[in-house]
Amino acid sequence: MTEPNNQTPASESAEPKGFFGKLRSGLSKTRAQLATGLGNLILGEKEINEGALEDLEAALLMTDVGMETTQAIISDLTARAGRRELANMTALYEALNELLVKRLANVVKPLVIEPRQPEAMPKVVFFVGVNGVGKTTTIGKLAKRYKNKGLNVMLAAGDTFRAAAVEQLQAWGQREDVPVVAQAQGSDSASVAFDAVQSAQAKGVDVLLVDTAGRLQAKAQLMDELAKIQRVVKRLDPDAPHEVILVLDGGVGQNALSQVKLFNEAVPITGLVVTKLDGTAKAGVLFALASQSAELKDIPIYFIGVGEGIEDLRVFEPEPFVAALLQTTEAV
Ligand SMILES: Nc1nc2c(ncn2[C@@H]2O[C@H](COP(=O)(O)OP(=O)(O)O)[C@@H](O)[C@H]2O)c(=O)[nH]1
Ligand SMILES: [Mg+2]
Repeated sequence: MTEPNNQTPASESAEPKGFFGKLRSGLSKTRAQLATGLGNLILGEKEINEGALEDLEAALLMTDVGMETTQAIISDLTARAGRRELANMTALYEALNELLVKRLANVVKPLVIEPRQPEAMPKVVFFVGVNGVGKTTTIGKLAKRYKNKGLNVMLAAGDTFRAAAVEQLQAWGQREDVPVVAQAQGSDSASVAFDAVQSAQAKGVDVLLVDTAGRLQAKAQLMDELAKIQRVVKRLDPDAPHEVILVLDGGVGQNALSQVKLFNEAVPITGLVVTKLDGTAKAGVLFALASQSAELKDIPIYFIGVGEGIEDLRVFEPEPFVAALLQTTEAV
């Protein structure tokens, strides 16, 4: 008799499961936080008790889901439970899952980067955000992603403030065999961006990823600098930048909202990347980002970062994200 094989199944279905498993483990801190409120919910056939909804409310707030979303969800669940539409804890859990996914619908939009049409200009993508949030590593990971798709990628080292920043981007460029336009430390970042766009146009590049500085201590200066980079690039292509992506460190929780507001005043933000969700119990901030003030709440979340590896930068999809937050057991 052979032993049952508990190891990695050889079938193709093993891959998506592993992919989800890594997402789930990346989000384990937030899931653990939520589980303190969900503990009662996983008891299946048990009837819904009042305490469960209160625990859930507290847990949602603890993970930085935000007041508005939390109250909307709790009042919806309370009303349904009151109408006896939710037979038991399992039904409540399913309703919660559905409500959470729905709350994220407005921030789902893929970042479309395609081969350039003949006569078209390269797509210019700015990455902005506070120091240390993950701009440069996000650019490196995306350079690999798009290169692997067969696109002609170029990088611009627009964070000229720190020498290490230029070297860090150049290292990514070398590793992925992608050209990097750079100047010496301390040079004008608008001039780097201008050179890079010119070079990208001359070389028929599909996509140019532009790194920028993030010294928030010199706030006014930083905002002026970003506005200037944008102005200068428009001289070469009035439609550029085609995307301005704000990178946020998920660990700052609700603070991310004020960063969106601030940066959006300097350059209109077209999309978000939320990194470091693996290091925090505040991954609920995605819900807060999806329900902030009218002009900001529909800014798409293009990618989330759930670890340092290249595969840990993921296209944001609400269903697996919510499933990974709620599933307290391994089963998919
Ligand atoms: N754990 C974790 N670390 C990340 C993630 N994204 C970026 N980092 C790390 O954050 C640090 C700062 O990143 P960097 O790209 O230099 O930030 P920048 O100053 O905005 O360019 C690096 O050590 C990255 O490896 C993530 O999703 N999870
Ligand atoms: Mg950097």
